[in-house]
Amino acid sequence: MADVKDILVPDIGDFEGVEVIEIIVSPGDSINVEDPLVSLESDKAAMEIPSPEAGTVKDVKVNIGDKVSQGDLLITMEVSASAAAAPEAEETEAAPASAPEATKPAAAQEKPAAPAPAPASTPANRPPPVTPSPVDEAGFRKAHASPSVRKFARELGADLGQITGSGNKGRILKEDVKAFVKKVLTSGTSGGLGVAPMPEIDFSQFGDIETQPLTKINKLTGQFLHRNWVTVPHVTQFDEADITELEAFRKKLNEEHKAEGVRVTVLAFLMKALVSALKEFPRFNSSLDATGENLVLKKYIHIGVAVDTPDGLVVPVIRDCDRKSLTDLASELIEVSGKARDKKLSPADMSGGCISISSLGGIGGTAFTPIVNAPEVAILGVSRAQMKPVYKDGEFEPRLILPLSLSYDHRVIDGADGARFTSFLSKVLSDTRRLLL
Ligand code: CAO
Repeated sequence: MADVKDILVPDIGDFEGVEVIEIIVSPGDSINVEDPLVSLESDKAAMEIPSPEAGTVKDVKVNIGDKVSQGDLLITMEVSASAAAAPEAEETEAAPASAPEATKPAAAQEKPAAPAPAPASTPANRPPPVTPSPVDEAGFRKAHASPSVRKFARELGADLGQITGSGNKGRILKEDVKAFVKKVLTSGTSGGLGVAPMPEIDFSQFGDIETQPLTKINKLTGQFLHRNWVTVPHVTQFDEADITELEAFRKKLNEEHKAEGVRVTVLAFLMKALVSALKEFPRFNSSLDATGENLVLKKYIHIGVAVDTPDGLVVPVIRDCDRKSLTDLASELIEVSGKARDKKLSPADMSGGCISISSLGGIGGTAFTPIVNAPEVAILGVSRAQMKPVYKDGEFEPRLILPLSLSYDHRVIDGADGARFTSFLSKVLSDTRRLLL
């Protein structure tokens, strides 16, 4: 059985005709003892009136702007008979030790057993709030807001001093805090990205359209690429390598291994060249640790290779490239790119890379800016090799020139080292003898 109880304004000191500035509960709300019901504001302080009972709000009897005094009806509440009949001793015991005598009930039936209202300026009985560093405490204290709004702002780390209130006399409401937090998140004033939200456009207004869902791979790689694009400060270093001799050697090699069915592409040579370059520049074979304060240098050389599949881009990793021959690497490349296209790669096949290669050489293009596959710190982009006239010993000679585009994480690698790395790669690729060292 539920009893309906009147919840009255408790003893609020010497205040008379205090304005109701916020109604925190609505009919139907389930309330525990001490949950705030309404906020009142006098000339001197704002205070919340906590519930003396647990139950369900039946009716709210005041409106915002009403002036109330001790004994005025605030709400009616349905309390369960057992709760209503709870022994008085228990209730008194449960009252906070620091509750002022004046607020304790003389008789539970006549006067609500209200714990002390907590004025805004003295949040007694509460642990000190955790203060996020950007909050200006003086401004926060001065702000015109009820205790519950203050508590809400504290929880979200919102600085009340920066919020313009839309309530009566400029009072900050919960909605104002929400709107402020939303604005901060989308405007980037608190370290966010500061980008305007993408407008929702109905493209059919401009012509015929067809909507295709993104594949699982599209969505996953999209998330990683987006994260890496916005969190890694990228620089891309462009360079060229004269691979005329390498190409002649490659053709000879493929001729010799024709019977075995092994086809060595430029990519296998690039992996070999990367092995040498990573040994020469160990910083490129590292990752920042989670704190961002240490570099983790790797003693192994696993290379990721971007593979274009009908479902999207995947990056299988070829392990221990420093311990494999050119033809081993070529065979493994054929194997993993086949696995990738047949959707047979496991997550383990795509993890543990030290550096990645993105080769668009089989397709075309002269240069591009690949996105670092973090936590790796560099990625080598390769475009299509072209015959170009190169001025040598007073004459132009036709040479096969391979464009290289190295993107790196500028937090780890300096520009000078980026240029040294691609120069080294260029030198190694231009002289196959070095490659085999
Ligand atoms: N310059 C000129 N020709 C090149 C070349 C280059 N840089 N790279 C490859 N080629 C040639 C190959 O030698 C081969 O020619 P032959 O048939 O005469 O031997 C032909 O182009 C096709 O090569 P391929 O692409 O099949 O083989 P590959 O080893 O070079 O590359 C793979 C394998 C899996 C990397 C590639 O197929 C692929 O998927 N590339 C796309 C990667 C991608 O999408 N990257 C973008 C990621 S976003 O950063």
